[in-house]
Amino acid sequence: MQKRLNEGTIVYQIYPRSFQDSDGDGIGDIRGIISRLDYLRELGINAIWLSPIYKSPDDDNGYDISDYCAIQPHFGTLQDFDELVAEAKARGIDIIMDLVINHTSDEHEWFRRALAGEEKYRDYYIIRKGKPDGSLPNNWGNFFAECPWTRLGDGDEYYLHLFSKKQPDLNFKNPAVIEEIKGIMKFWLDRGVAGFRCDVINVIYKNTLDDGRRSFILTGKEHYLSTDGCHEILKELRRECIEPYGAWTVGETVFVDESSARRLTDGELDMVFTFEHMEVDQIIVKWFKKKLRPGRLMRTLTKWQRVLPHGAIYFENHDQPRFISRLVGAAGHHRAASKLVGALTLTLGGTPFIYEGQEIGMTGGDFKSLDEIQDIESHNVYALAKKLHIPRRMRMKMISRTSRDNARCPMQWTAEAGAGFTSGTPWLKINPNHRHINVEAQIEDSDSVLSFYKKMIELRRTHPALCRGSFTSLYESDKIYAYQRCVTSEQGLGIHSVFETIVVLLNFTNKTVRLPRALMKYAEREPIISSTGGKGDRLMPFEARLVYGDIIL
Ligand SMILES: [Ca+2]
Repeated sequence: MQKRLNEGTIVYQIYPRSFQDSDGDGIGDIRGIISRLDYLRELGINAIWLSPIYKSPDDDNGYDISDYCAIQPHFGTLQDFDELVAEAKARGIDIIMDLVINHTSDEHEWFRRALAGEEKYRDYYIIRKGKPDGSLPNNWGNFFAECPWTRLGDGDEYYLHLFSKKQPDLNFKNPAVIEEIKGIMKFWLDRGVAGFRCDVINVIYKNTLDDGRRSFILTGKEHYLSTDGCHEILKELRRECIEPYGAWTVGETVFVDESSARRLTDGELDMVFTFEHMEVDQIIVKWFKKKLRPGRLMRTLTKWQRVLPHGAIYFENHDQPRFISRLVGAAGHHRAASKLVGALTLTLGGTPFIYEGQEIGMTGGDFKSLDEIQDIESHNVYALAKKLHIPRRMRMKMISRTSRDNARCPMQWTAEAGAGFTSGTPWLKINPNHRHINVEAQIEDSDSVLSFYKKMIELRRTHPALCRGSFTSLYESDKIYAYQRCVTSEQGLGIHSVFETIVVLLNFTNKTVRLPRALMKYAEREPIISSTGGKGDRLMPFEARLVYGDIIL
């Protein structure tokens, strides 16, 4: 079957709660997404990754699933979903589902039956007695800064949860669990979805439950990160579920290093999301941030371009604070810096992922107090920081800067109250800057961030060097990043060989900078595009410019 992932694929991630509300309850929904498909077609993307829309008690906004084959009622119905797939297909857009299988919700029928003592379902989860001295089964850590073991009912047993206590981990040593997952994948593939984004997929298989090496971050992770068992399961799912449908997968792979990333994309997943470039401004953990040093970002990007030339390219998602806010903070140059993020996303090698609102330069949230934040992880970390006697102002600064809610604020469609997102009360505070950062204000403006994204997507689509060329870094400093994408005869497809080289010049500062000597030859060349209208030997603040490079035969 023909593969539905190709070099022209550009993915747009939708966080359904925050994209478009159609019925005024303040929560985005499937009918809202359907009403915006024309907008997405105009933007030029051809695949949508939907964050979870399954039935869920919403303890972790849908990443805690209580029924994998039903739609969360506030998002709509299966009928709405089928219509979304069909309407998207009619516009040349595929739908990718979020596959969250490390854990279920504690309200999933399997877990209820495990709790009721049914042996079959007890073996779907990881249930252990405490140690003889009365302590927990092991010393592991937890991704949400909770204790990873919670007592099962009133007995002396505990169940493992690497995330919230309402997200019990499944037991992937049980073949029956793997069969259930295959059934779920086929259920959605049969409805026409083109693939899956696989949530924390490299932690699903726990080798042992032994105590872990004491570590500041996630004690015990050596027992479950990218284990052999995980690799085997991914191969099996690919062979039996993904390949027969021509579908594709992208894995969210935590703490992934170069060798495990290579292995995870060798006959297992089509690509993985790596994290290192998202961590260049953090001090040990994401809650402590320092100034983003562009040079460090560039070195990291260049390294991963070499390791995974066909990886997943992203700078924003539903878990990360908006990249524009990390790059320039509250300082000006919003338009130019937002375009720079767009140029990076759409000129590196791999499959680009654009997160909703990135295409208009949406910024982080405007949170004044903890009450305005919904995210479970933020509340847990705030409580932990309080316990550690971190002062209140600093706690709030940590949270407001790094909370996942920064990326989850409702999409800013218009300047009106409700931002065109809802006619009711939004589930999460809308950033007041929607009055000037919104789709309506940008859609007719040929110099807007949105128009730049459209042009860049079109360029990527029409230039083989951008969609499949090799990557070579030409220059890296804290000010300028320059690289070339190049297609040579060997890479040309079909009878007519293609030769093309495109050089990307990016100014990461808020000042005009002169091209260094190594790049001076490109000063003379007419820009294919410049985000600021610049040309010649100086790059304007945050300018992104593309010129033709020398053809390599
Ligand atoms: Ca709604």
